[in-house]
Amino acid sequence: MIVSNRVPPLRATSAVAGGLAVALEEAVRRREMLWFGWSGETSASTEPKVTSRGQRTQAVIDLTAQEHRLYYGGYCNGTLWPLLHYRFGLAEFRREEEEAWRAVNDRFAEALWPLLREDDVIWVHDFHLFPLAAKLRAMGAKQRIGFFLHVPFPPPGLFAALPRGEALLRDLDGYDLIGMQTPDDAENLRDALRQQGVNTPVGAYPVGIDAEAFGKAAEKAEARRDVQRFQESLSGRRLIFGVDRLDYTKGLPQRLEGYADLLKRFPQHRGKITFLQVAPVSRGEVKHYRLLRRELDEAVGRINGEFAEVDWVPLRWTTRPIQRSVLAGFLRIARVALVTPLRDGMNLVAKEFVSAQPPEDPGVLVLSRFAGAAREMQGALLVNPNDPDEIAEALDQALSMPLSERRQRWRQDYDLLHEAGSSTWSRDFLTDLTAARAER
Ligand code: ADQ
Repeated sequence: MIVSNRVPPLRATSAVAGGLAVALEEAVRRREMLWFGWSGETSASTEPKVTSRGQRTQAVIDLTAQEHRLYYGGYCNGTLWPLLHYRFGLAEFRREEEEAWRAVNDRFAEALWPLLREDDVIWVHDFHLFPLAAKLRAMGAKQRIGFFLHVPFPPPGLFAALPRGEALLRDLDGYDLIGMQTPDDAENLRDALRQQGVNTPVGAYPVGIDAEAFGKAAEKAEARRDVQRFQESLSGRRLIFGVDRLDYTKGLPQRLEGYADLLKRFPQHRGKITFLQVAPVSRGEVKHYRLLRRELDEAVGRINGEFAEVDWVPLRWTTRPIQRSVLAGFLRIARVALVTPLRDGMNLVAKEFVSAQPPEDPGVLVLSRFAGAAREMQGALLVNPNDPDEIAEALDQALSMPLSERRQRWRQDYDLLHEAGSSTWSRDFLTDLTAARAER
């Protein structure tokens, strides 16, 4: 049984813009399972809606508008998300929101309870649901329950800023195993748990992707009419590509500034490149996200105003979501991918870019050293995403890199991705969850 805040639709996964759904969708294919979570709707109804297709059943509940506002917009996205991404200054703390978060977790547990079978293995996902196992244990659940955190976990000194953070950590005792994206995240959580006397095992299980399948999809996508039309619109200019949810963790203002610095400091590239940044609006109900969008709209205007020629627009910008298959095509024709989050649990776009590239003439990945993916993607040009100058220098290096070096860097990353894959992630975690079972 999978439990996560949102449950992707049973059909058509083509337009999802979110790493959790993408990672799990690939990992759970061909397993018999029930996926439980929030329906995405708000209403006063408390009954779970259950639907099935093939081996997959999904059960979802609605939240009330108030629960949604306090739990999701409030505590999850306004408190935990910034704090876990080391952005203490953006986090807001309201007792009422924390209580709503706990109440929603209780509601999840109560709705789940009648659906549970004795031999189920329960895999809970992400920070929205930290306290779920503790509640299920209090109700008497004896099943194996594992937890995976898709985002980073900060050092205990920073986490300590969270009011009643100790209670959150103690609740993690309800899990038999906790998976994190990187060894550093695992170490941070272990330290914090140790201080609370909690002994739940914590391990690193980096999320992977099915590199071969994504590569094939990208190759096929290159032939799509819309992808070809896009390529023609580049008029032979090399494509620099970025795609992220519009989120302040993704380092978008610094990235745009880095591109502007490239045009300023390395004018030989002017007129020969186009940077397309796709950033579908997410969490528009949260203030910092609205402010960020305005800041970015302005930056795009400013940069194009400063550098455009009558027949060349250096920066193309869209906040609309694009289909995953089109995205795969763009990732294939891109010559440079700019993936510069200030912090990121993993970052699947980095892995998708490497998988999508043509082996005979691969492009270059410019990657933040603060993305979980940086540990694995050692062939990338690693940058400090806070420094636009460093981004500009890496872009220049990427655009000037000889074919032999591009091939060698790409090969190193591709082989690693190919070995790991998405099914390894879930298989390793579930194998260890079975073995890690605590006596209850
Ligand atoms: P996200 O923060 O959503 O995920 P990421 O890992 O980059 O970040 O995954 C985004 C996914 O959505 C990718 O598969 C990407 O291709 C897709 N996507 C992005 N923009 C899109 C668009 N405009 N249209 C369609 N698809 C789009 C969270 C964590 C990450 C972690 C993942 C998985 O924040 O750190 O890697 O979960 O664990």
